[in-house]
Amino acid sequence: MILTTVLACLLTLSPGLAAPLADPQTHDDGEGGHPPDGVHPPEPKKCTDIEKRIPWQALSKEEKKAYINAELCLMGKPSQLDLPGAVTRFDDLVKPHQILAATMHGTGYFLPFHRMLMHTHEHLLRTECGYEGYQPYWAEELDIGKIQDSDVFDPETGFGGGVVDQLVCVPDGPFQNYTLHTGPGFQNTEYCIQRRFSNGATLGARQEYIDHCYQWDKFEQAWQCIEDGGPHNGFHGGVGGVMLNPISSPGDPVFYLHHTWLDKVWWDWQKQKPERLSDISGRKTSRNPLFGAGSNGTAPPFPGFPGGLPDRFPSFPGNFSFPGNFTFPGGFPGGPGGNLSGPPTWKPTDEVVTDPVKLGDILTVFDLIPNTTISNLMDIQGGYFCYEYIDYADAVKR
Ligand SMILES: [Cu+2]
Repeated sequence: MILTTVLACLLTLSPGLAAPLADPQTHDDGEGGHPPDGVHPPEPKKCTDIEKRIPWQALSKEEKKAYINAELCLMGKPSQLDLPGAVTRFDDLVKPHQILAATMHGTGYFLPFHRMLMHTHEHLLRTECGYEGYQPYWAEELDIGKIQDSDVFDPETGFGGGVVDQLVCVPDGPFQNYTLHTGPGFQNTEYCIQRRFSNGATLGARQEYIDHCYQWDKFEQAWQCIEDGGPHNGFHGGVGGVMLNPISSPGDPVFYLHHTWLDKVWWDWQKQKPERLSDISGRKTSRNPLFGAGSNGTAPPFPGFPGGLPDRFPSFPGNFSFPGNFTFPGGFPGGPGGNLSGPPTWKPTDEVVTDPVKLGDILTVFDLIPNTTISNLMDIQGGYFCYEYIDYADAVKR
């Protein structure tokens, strides 16, 4: 797998990127340094010491505390990214998602980018806030239709609560007094972490919806079904509030539990066939105005970002500015008050993509960790990553 990953990576590199990738430096998980080119090289490393990603609901009280405390630590540290509106280190994690929203949603980048962002979150917790565990995920199957009762929202051991069908600032728990600075949408304002629980929306996470997406053999279809057909939208709409905002949703810390679960949904599909570990495709810019796609439905609205990803931060923000008055027009389908109680209906389109996303394309989270190629992000046990997902039933037996 490692060999195929490296080969696939080398074969798909564009000529302009060949030099930086020759840098022999390996993945740095401790010192915070990175290759000067900012591009992550292919990984010759073996995956032996495998990290376990455990469902939140199966963590011990102490493990939950350690995670929450590390999150609070990020929220208490100053931003290190010179990006508009970033105040805390936690903001730094919201920023790439906000700025790149139009490129990282509704495109072939969606799943690999969010996999990278989950890893980045875990990396910052561990390297900057002394967290010794790994990124937990939300065993969403336990909370469908009764999200208000979820362990996740426990005010003592979890993320604080919310109210069904009512938009409120988080009423209790560790994040009650946290002020966000990034969002809503592309704006940068000060606001609280809001939620509005919707049980109708949580139904999108049902196994029936996941199985519906698993019937497709190609990434192109499976990804779009996962993103648009229920699993992704389900708990975005189920939590509501900040989580319902497609641009600035990482402002609610439960975002990282939800998207790590979604990463597992992708992985469970990927591991069914070896060829899926290199199957990537899809549009490069979103057609969905929810994510800031332009009025013609094909291009992001902001300048400096017309043709895909910047090769290298920090040259990127130089010609970049947020449209000050931009507000996102709605939210994820399915919430608030949305209802996904019917059978899954997502169907593939016959869209022909002329310049699809490729393994050699580079993704960035603005130097929170080094830029890297998609090929590195495909296999969670390929060397660049080395983790596995433990199902809830097995995790509670620990
Ligand atoms: Cu997202």
